[in-house]
Amino acid sequence: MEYKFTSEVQMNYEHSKKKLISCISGVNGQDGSFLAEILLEKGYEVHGILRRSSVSNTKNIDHIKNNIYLHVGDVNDSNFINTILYDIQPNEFYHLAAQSHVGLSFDIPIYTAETVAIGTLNVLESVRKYSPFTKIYYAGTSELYGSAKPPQNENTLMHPNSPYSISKLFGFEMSRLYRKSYNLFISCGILFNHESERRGDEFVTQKIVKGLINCKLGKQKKLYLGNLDAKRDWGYARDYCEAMWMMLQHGEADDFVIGTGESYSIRDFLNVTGDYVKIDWKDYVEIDSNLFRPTETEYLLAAPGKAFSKLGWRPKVRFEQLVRIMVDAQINLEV
Ligand code: NAP
Ligand code: G4F
Repeated sequence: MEYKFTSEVQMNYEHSKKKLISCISGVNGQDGSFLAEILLEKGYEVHGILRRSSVSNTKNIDHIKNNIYLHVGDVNDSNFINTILYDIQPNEFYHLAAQSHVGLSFDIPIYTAETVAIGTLNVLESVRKYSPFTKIYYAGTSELYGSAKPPQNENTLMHPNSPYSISKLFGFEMSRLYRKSYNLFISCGILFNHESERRGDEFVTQKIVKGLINCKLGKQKKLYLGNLDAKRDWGYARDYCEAMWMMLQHGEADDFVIGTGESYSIRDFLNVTGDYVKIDWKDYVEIDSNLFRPTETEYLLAAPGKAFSKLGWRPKVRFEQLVRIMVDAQINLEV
């Protein structure tokens, strides 16, 4: 794989000054890859921050790799982030990079906090010092609500209950502070769970989709899961990345809840996936107590009215269609 390194980028982007310039941290993640596609379609020059890996980690962006500028580095390296902001001076910076697994954050809380909380502060500081006209999108999360009673909107009191969500709360409050104190354009999305064919294997939806298909094909005997009673408001990732862009086009920086307004349990997800795959999941699923979290976010349900009225955003894909998209994509890979 070939990267275009910073010096090369410096030369190339001088030629395309007429385009709006965007930069995405976490470009090879689920959301980063959809967002890069969306921004390319809209005519942006797209820069992406990618961590160096000894094994290629660009599966989600291989199809657009030649159309974007990739910068190898880490959001925890403040010198690197300073250089990126100073060199590129993007019109829009989408800060998506994070250790994004809630369960894992209980095992690696310090690393999670460094990446999620301090990584965000690095971005805010770099923008403040080197590129203050850059608009920032901060990837907030419904996990911030934790044990707060549903439905949750922008005014709901947050009760985060994992190292991940408490680190995200730090980033959220810092983003709001920098908006207020330094008059920076920083919008925070409070995104409820969103999934897709590009979802990481260790998240419950993809684990269920791949697991049940493998069981059906005889490649896997059992699917081990934790809490089946938690409820989530699940949408389709590409729809949510459209919302990120819309937030930065809005007249003023603000916070927006993004979700569908419908909530389903893990058991519901198993039922719908099982029906579509034509397999009785109860014959294969076993509960593993190790997969329960020390504290659980039981019930998330978005009240996205503000995004509907102020941004004109709507989710296009609903629960059952989401399951079909994920299953169909996996089956296409199998054949
Ligand atoms: P994801 O697939 O896990 O992607 C996260 C990306 O961040 C990966 O590309 C990862 O790179 C990169 N990354 C992690 N640590 C980094 C570091 N220190 N420096 C540079 N890059 C780093 O997550 P996602 O689902 O796309 O979510 C995007 C953002 O939205 C995350 O901040 C997540 O917490 C937040 N969020 C997600 C949801 C959801 O339901 N998906 C909901 C609300 C908020 P590697 O590939 O090298 O690990
Ligand atoms: O798929 P999950 O790991 O997603 P979770 O914890 O809701 O977090 C995701 O959404 C957040 C937005 O609310 C993002 F901020 C975050 O970055 C991430 O994208 O787990 C969903 C539910 C949990 O209640 C979990 O306990 O599924 C339950 N679950 C049951 N068995 C399992 C499993 N989760 C995982 N990952 N693996 C299991 O085997």
